[in-house]
Parts: sequence; C-alpha cells; structure tokens
Amino acid sequence: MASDQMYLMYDGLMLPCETHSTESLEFAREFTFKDDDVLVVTYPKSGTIWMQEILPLLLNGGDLTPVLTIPNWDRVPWLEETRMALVVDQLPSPRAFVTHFPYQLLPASFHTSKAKVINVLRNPKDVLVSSYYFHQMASFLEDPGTFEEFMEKFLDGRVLFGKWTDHVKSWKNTELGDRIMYVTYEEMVQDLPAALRRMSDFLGRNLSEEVIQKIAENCSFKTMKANNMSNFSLVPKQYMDNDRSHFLRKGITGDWKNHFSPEQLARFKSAIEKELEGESFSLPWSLD
Ligand code: PPS
Repeated sequence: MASDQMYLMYDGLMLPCETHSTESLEFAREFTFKDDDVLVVTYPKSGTIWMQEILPLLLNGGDLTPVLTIPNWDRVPWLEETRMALVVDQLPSPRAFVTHFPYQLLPASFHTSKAKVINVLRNPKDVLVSSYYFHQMASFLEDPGTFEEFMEKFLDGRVLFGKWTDHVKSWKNTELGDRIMYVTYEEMVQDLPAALRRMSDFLGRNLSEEVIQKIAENCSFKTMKANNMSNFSLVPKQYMDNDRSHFLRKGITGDWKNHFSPEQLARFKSAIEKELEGESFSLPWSLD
C-alpha cells in the first residue's frame, strides 16, 4: 500500500488510517471531558499500553477484572481513534483515556474541565528504536527502511504524530499547573512501585502498600506479555506480525546503545538540541 493511502494528515500530523478516520477526529474534537477523567499523554512508543494497564488498577483500587477481560484499546481508549466512539459509553467512572495528541489538539471541553493529565516521557533514542521495530511488524505503517533512513524521518517528523520535540514542547509548555504530572518511562522501569505511589497521590487515591505492590506485579513487562488482553495477540497476523517483532518487545531502557553508531548519536543529539534551543525546560536524560 502506498504511504498516502496508509496515513491521513491532521493538523500536519501523520495518523494511520487503520485506526483513525475523519469521523474519529471529529469525535475527539467534539468530545466532552468530565472533571474526574484522567488522560494519559504519550508520544508513540513511550509507555502508552503500560499506562492502559496501570490506570484502571490505580482508579479501581487494584481490581484485576478489567485488565483480564477487556483488550487494552477498549479498556483505556485512544481519544483520537475509531474505537473511542464505540466504547466510551461503557467506561466505568472515573474514565481513563490515552492520547498521542499534542496539547493544542485537545478539545475545548478539556480546558473548561478539571480532568487530570499524566504525561509519560521516554528517552527519544529508545523511542526511535522501539518505533523502528514497530514499523517492521505493523503492516498498516510504512516500511521504516534502514535504521539510518528511519532516524532521518523521525528527526524530520515524517512519522506518526510528527516530531518528538514538538510533542514534548507542547506538553511542557501548558498552563495546566497541578492538573498535569510528568513521569518518565525510565523512572517506571527503575522503580515501578515508587512511580505508582506518585501517580496514586496525584490522582488523589489512597492506596495501601499492598495494593501498590499488587498493581506493580500485574503491570510488570513479564505479566503484561503473558496477558492476551494486553499483548496484542488478539490482533490478526496480517496487521501485526509477531514473527517480525513483538509489541511488548524488550521493555528496557538503553536499547539504543545496540543500534546507534557514534555518528548517528552525534547527529541525533545535535538535531534534538537544536529543536529545543531556548526552551525553558530541560530533558530528564542526557542525550550523550
Ligand atoms: S504505542 O504504539 O505508542 O501505543 O506504544 P507504547 O505502548 O507507547 O510503547 C511500547 C513500548 O513500551 C514498552 N512496554 C513496557 N516496558 C516495560 N514494562 C512494561 N510493563 C511495558 N509495557 C509496554 C514496550 O515493550 C515497547 O517498548 P520496546 O522498547 O519496543 O520494548
């Protein structure tokens, strides 16, 4: 399939037609947020499905029923995707959503609501690697070409949801104050219970240490990889080919070291630094 048939363009962003449509984007634009909604914001490959596992458990006090019975895409739907309109009325309260949208694409109702946001950030070098393998296994995405070619597309923003730096800038420069919490993928890998405690406090949950530990165990890479409601094994091979790569691929930090040449690292670092020049925030990782 030619790439112009694979993607639709929305506000300058490439979105896969397999999961997005003009109707789904209209639905997102008109969507009415409620005060107790929780929205997870990620640039693709930064920990989205991990949060689709974590959030229902944080919000329901650790009851495993939703993560064992509902596929992740219906359990915590993407605001902008076609499944959203089909499942939103069945979501328990408080509702949880994910989005890859930049801040400026959120609907007007979000701004007048008190809905909270958790923004998960991941080292862009590992985002690039994860995305590279995802493009190899997902038939509804353009073939990534060589790693070098894909890096250039990533740095130019000719990939899903545009430039990583634009996404980060949009979410770092909001005026959401205490309605937004930032957490890194790396922090979650290093000490998931600590990250869960922070999220639980942010969401005003009063979870016991026992519940935090239970959620951490159930949201480990190993447990999620074995959970058919979360590992994308329900998706037919013609869309996602597990013989090429897995959605839950490695779940580690620093895999970029196995992929970047010294020249690619220098190129990547200087391109990202240039894009972030003059910004008032700093990144939580070194780009070296
Ligand atoms: S997507 O397509 O944007 O929804 O992808 P996303 O879910 O954001 O990112 C996929 C990567 O997240 C990893 N992942 C995890 N890592 C550690 N622990 C847990 N529990 C976990 N769940 C998902 C997943 O393996 C992808 O990263 P890579 O580096 O490819 O393994």
